[in-house]
Amino acid sequence: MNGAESLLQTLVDAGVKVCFANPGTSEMHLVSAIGRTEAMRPVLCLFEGVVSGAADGYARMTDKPALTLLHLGSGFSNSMANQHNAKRAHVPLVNMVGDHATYHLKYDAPLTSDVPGHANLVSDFVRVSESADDLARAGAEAVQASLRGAGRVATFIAPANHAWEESSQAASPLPGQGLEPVSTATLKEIAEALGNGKRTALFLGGRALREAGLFAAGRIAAAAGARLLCEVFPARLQRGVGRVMVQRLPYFAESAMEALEEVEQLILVGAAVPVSFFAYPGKPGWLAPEGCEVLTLATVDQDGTAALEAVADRIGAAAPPDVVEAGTDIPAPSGSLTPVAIGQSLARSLPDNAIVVDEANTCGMGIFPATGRAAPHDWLMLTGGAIGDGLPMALGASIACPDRKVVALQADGSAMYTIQALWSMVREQTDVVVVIMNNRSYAILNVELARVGAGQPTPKTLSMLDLSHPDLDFVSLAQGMGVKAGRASTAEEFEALFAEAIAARGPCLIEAVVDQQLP
Ligand SMILES: Cc1ncc(C[n+]2csc(CCOP(=O)(O)OP(=O)(O)O)c2C)c(N)n1
Repeated sequence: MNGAESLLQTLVDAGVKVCFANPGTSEMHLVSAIGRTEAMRPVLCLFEGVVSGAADGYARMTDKPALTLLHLGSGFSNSMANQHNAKRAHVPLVNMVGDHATYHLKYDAPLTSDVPGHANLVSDFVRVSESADDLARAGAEAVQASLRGAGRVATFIAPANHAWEESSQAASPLPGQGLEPVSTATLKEIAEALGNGKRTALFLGGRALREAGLFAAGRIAAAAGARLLCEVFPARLQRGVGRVMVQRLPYFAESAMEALEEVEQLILVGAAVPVSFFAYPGKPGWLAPEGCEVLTLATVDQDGTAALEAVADRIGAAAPPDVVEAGTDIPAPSGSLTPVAIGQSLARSLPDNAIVVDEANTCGMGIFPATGRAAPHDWLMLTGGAIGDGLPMALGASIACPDRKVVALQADGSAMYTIQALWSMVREQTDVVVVIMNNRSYAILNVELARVGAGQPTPKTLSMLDLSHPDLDFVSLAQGMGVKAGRASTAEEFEALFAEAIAARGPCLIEAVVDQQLP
């Protein structure tokens, strides 16, 4: 066996089954080893941002790491924005990055760069293999590191000669630590706080936003009169019929402060303290009201669900929580194609257990509330604010869950960062319905321009936020990558196209020419 083959054996033994890849010459032995292993599925992505975003989507749906294969420092840096999103989603992700042969580095050949330096910027764990024999061990350690807490970004670097030189054996998989338990003292403290008469909200995030966590939170809410709020941009929120509804904190700081206005006691469960996304001149960034006590039941790396269940038991929360009831009366939308109309069509047609990837940005603000009574589904959002994660995430989520329908709600500007994910969706025979919100604008930046008080915009200023001249034709872009596509300009057209897309299998794209009122 060579080093690459030992490594692959170790990764497969550790349960890693999918590799999102964009390789180069220094990774050819790794590519070759993957090609000889039945147990590893390679997925070619035509840009490294698709590689990392797909790994993010895969991990959100499986809680297991996908492997990425990236080419040296340049390949890694192309992947970085979606590595950042994955890090903010607290998912496990293992990067396998090639480098020049160790003895070639001294020549400073054109692609030479500080690969660990690139990796360090977004990775929680970085390890360079020391020999062909050590390569498999480096891989095992990276998988282990990725499985710490809720998940980490772990990177190991494979010098080309370590992949091709002889290696004596594969390394054994190493156990991941996983979510840590919450201490009994904390459970007691929170149970007592829930009885102190203060107006209380649970602020939920991370894995506490899955069905079981929300169910336990709902029991607490019913018994203690607490409100349920969650992160603005959850990594994965389970919602819809039969689930406990939670109020997402609004994006704009004023609205978020309003939502928190009455709260005297905020209990964090898998979420960080709510702060505004950006600073605005003269406005506060801390969103909780003055004097509001902030307590932590569980950090994102702790088992918030078990903690919520334990607290619910401690306070004697016997009654089942309120859950969303099936809505039989969602009317078919008509007239102009607003985000709310799109949400109504989704609420009518989403099949059970669908996965919705929401990078619809400003349009998402109208779609999300309109889909609360849809069939049970998972809702995945852009966690780190670095746009261009939506289409790759939909690809990765679909590969993770091939039997579930994936709907990618995708703003046009963000779509263009990683549009080539469409090609991989076709090649991998995924079942994804992509809905492009074509508002021909970086709409949110038009709003933010006014909010930050940057002065009167000139036509030149506005041209930097405008996506027309020329208009993007997403139907042609999709068709050019082998994706079936159609365009809707009215609510009726969208309703029909969406229902048809849901009934069919395989990737397709609907370009929704939206009629949008900006907030
Ligand atoms: C990687 C990255 N680059 C740039 C930005 C800045 N940015 C934030 S929103 C945005 C445009 C969003 O436009 P679009 O995706 O069309 O959504 P809309 O605002 O129109 O709803 C940009 C460029 C960012 N957040 N991330």
